[in-house]
Amino acid sequence: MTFRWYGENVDSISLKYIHQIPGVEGIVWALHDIPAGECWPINRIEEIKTQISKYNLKIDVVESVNVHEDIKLGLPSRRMYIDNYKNTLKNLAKVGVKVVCYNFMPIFDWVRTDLYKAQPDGSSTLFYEKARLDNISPFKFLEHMSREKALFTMPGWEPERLSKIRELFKAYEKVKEVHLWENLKYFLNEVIPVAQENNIKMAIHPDDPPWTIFGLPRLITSRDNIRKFLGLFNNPSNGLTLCSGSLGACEKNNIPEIIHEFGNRIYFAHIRNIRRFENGDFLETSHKTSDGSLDIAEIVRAYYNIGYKYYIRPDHGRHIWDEKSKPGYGLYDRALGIMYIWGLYDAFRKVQS
Ligand code: DNO
Repeated sequence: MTFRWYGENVDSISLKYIHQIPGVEGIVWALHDIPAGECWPINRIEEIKTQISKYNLKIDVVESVNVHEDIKLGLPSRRMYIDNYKNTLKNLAKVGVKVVCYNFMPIFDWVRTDLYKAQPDGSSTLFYEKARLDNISPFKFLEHMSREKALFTMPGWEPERLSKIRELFKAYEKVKEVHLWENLKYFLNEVIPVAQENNIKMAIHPDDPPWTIFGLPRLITSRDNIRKFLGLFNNPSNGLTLCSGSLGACEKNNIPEIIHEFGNRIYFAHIRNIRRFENGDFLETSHKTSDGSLDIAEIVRAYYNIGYKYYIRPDHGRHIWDEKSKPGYGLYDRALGIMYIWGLYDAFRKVQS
């Protein structure tokens, strides 16, 4: 079991607290201040290792090493950024990192319309309002997110990238889905062999939400597309981050079936629940099965049944007990999520023995 943490003096949660959550063995981390495309310096990596090791926690999983936009666009400058990516992987391997999560979503990482949507019980949570997103330009949306103070607090929403949003949209006019697949294949051909030589499993994160937004192509959205992705470079180092809440926003994605089909290539499991509405909106809920549309108990059972051996983390949580945190990344609800997952695991274990 692992827990995502944003670094000393950045995260509102201390390693000491994380260490007190039952059964947490590792920290999911990243050098969030280094812009996408730059090589992560070994001294900074070692510094994090020292901080985390003090609490007897492992540093095996990095989320994420972000991919520079020029790689996704297939521009000639991708050569330099891919070389930097490879060097980052080599540096991470030196301290024993085993899994690197990344995504291949154009311009935006995960997208929500509300970061702290008030709930009747006094908590707040992340919310996606489909009609609102469908009727707003990406530029206006970015202004709205700045007002919500999302920039700088939403992981993956890098200010350097978003400051060039108009140029990026222009550049993507020529990049259709087929080109994005080609550019992803090019990236995998270059990076996977280096990952393999360095005992690293690359784990792509699904697109969140798993459909086109602002007319930009999106690839990792469904079971068929995951199959296609794994076939682009068929190698054990080319794998998945299976995020239940991202894929699960689309009703036709049956998460337990996906786990059964691709289980041996899932190196990182993000477990969270969402409640889908008929109009395409979705709300992030507690992990509990009856709170959302996803059967988290079946999802955990699927991991249990395949004898899953890699890394799990509770994904986003609600903001409860008046906690102030980055959107989705408070302590309390994620810790509750961990206990729910452990409860299910132990129950399945008991029933089987
Ligand atoms: C959001 C996260 C994403 C994820 C990246 C991985 O909470 O799931 O930002 O870390 O897409 O590259």
